Amino acid sequence: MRNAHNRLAAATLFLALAFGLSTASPTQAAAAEAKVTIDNFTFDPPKLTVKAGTTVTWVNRDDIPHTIASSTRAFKSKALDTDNSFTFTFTAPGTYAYFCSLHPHMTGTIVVEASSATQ
Ligand SMILES: [Cu+2]
Repeated sequence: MRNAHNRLAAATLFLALAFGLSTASPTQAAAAEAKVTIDNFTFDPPKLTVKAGTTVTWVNRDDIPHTIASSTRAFKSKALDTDNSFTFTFTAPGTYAYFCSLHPHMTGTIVVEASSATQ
């Protein structure tokens, strides 16, 4: 009788732990991602607003090479061939202007807002 009761208690504890872990994981997976597409000598969207901690991926869909170069040298890619990509994770809030160093008239902006989760 006592054994059966202990086993039931153990099973209940196990379920409580499993439920606790499963409800905790969604908040852990808050790493955001965003994408900028390069095509026809244009960054699309030209201005992107993200939360701090977001990883931005630029993908070159144009048929000639382009780069992503921060105006303040916060980041700089190598020349991206067609379908190549470059990623950068923005941890600090601010406004990040960038351009293509091969075609400096190509410009874009990433606006990074404070992440509410870290405040
Ligand atoms: Cu370019």
